[in-house]
Amino acid sequence: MKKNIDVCLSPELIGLYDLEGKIVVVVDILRATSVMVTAMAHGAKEIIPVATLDEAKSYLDQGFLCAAERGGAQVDGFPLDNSPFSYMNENIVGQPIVITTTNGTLAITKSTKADQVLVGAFINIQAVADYITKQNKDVIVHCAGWKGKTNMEDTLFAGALVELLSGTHDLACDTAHLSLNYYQSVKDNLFETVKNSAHAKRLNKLHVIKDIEFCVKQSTYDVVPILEGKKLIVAS
Ligand code: 3SL
Repeated sequence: MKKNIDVCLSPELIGLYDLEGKIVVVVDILRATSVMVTAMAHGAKEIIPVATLDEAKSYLDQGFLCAAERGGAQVDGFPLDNSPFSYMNENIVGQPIVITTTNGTLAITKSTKADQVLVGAFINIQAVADYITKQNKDVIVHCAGWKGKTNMEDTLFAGALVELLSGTHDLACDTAHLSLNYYQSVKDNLFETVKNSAHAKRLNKLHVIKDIEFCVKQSTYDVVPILEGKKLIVAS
């Protein structure tokens, strides 16, 4: 029998969803979950996502490698920013990394009632779909959005995942239909579409167009980060 897939378009709405027994896929295409996937693909030992700067600061004081972003920019005093290209080097190999971001890490910490919490991005979308297919569970895609509002890029990822899982998962509600329809209407032009998103415009001021191009490419990596306790590790 087919399982269900549903889409939650904002962390503000996640309380309306019953997460128990389900797989939640958290997505923040620009850029938190794209960064996490990149870091794990490039050898980070684990990622500890934290919602607040205070929590991140306490890890920093204990000597952890820490990344902190607010409003798109790196927070003063933290060694790592929120660009995937900062995680493609030797200093992260074998390291635990603590990350706090405006929306992505908050969405992860709000998903912990689920049976499994996965981190999804376009850059690992096929691996996420393959992993889910083996689990035989209902799925909720939890879009991180921007400060409680829905965004274009996370909704597009949700639609792409709904499409990939359509053989095994029925569409549970209207948000699954609308994200699928939206994705299918622009999927041949993903970069041009996402370039016009509100967050891409915010990020343009930070000159990170190459980050956007990287984050909309599909299935660059085959790692699936999964939450185990408070840490993300690579799912086996
Ligand atoms: O909101 C977030 O969690 C971040 O990914 C935002 S940014 O891409 O670093 O601007």
